Amino acid sequence: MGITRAGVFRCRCIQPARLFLRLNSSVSGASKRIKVDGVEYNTDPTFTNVTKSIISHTNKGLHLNDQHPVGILRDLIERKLNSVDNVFMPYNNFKPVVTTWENFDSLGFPANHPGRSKSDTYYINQDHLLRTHTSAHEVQCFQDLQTSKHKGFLISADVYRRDEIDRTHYPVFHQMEGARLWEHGDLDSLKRDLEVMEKALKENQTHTKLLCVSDAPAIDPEENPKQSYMTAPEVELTVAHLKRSLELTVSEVFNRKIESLREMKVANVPTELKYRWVKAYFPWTAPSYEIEVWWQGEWLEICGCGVIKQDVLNKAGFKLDSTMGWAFGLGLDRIAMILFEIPDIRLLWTADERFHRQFKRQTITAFKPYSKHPGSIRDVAFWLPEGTIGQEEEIHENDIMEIVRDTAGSLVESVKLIDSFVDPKTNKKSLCYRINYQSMERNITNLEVNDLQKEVVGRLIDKYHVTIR
Ligand code: FA5
Ligand code: MG
Repeated sequence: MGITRAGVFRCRCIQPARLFLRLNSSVSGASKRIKVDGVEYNTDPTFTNVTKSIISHTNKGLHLNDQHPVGILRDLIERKLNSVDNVFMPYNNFKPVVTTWENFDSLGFPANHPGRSKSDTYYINQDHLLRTHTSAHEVQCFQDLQTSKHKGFLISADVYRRDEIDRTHYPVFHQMEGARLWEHGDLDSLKRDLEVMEKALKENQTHTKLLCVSDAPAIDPEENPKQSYMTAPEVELTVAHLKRSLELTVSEVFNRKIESLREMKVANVPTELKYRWVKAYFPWTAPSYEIEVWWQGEWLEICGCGVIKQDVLNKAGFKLDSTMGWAFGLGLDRIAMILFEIPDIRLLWTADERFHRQFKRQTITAFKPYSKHPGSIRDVAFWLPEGTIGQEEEIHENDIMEIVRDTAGSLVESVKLIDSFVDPKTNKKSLCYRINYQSMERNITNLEVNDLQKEVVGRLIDKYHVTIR
């Protein structure tokens, strides 16, 4: 949740928050209260946009299952990071409903930040939402650290974002948040801890050598400035410790993968792993960075991170200028898909035993597809209601995704905009979406797909008053 969000329509990220004045019938039309994880919440006609299908994901706890790819990966990283000097308190049971204060205000998100918009975030009501990142729990965990023997924490949890639909995007994914603190000015401890971390990193490069192809300087006064309360050496050492900690994480994860490829006697197993540091922006860290790893011909964004802003530490009760440290937020699902060779993100959510019996605690194995059922494509082309182009009421792409997802659930493989134009004579806008219906578990019949498509079309007409072409 920086200036842009990974994979989420980067080009339209800076649009102002829109009013989402329509009620989602599946949740709040019939009842005015929603129950999530046993707690009831009031709904609110101007804010509620969470759907039943999304709520059904809130108690799955995939990251807690140490025989599930996401849980195996979580366990692997937790163990590695705590093997160095055992300072991290793990938190793995935070519930997904948080307040807007926790998710945004506590971290200094400005009022008009795109992450707050109802087209990107699932709101329960005006004050509650499904967390969009694990950073929502930072202030609470920093508060705990004041009275704890731990010097840091690792939070893993499911996070929720309204998003497009394809093989690598799902509205629910998992993040691990990490943070580590030092007394402000305690350079001796920082140096000592850095040496320990550097040694651990060196010793860990057993199967793969890490190769940094470009680094981001710790401080860039113009574009990635330090906070004034910290000296340059303090920032440089803190950032070095942060970078080495994340490099250790990358090294561990890919070591395991390469080890497993070798055991499977796969040809041309890489011996080097390229990665790069890029400067980034997050409202609650300065300076900030992202780490990307080169894997099978693509840069994969693994994580956002930075030096925690003093303001967040003060909100958690630390005395002004007393403390310094770093924080990171790592995406687990995409890494799990690479490690376990999982071709479609929906598989992570399947209940099919043929999937689950393939995975064992602390073991990385390649997923063997049990069968691929054919997809069935349907297009829907429609005119938007007159006078809505560029207005608040114009349908957002995520609104269409939500209708398809809420109707077809895990039977939808992808939704793509394949045509869009404005008729110059009438100034009316036409959109055409292609929906691929496909199940990971069984063949779906044409009849079934026709029914789903009919319902999608009906809901588009009812809710957004489109005219089918
Ligand atoms: C964040 O969510 C920040 N909270 C990270 C952070 C924490 C920064 C602490 C500073 C300090 P971002 O939106 O970039 O940042 O997401 C972090 C990671 O989550 C990404 O690098 C990526 O690995 C993963 N991620 C983001 N969006 C998705 C998605 N739609 N699907 C799967 N993984 C995703
Ligand atoms: Mg990012």
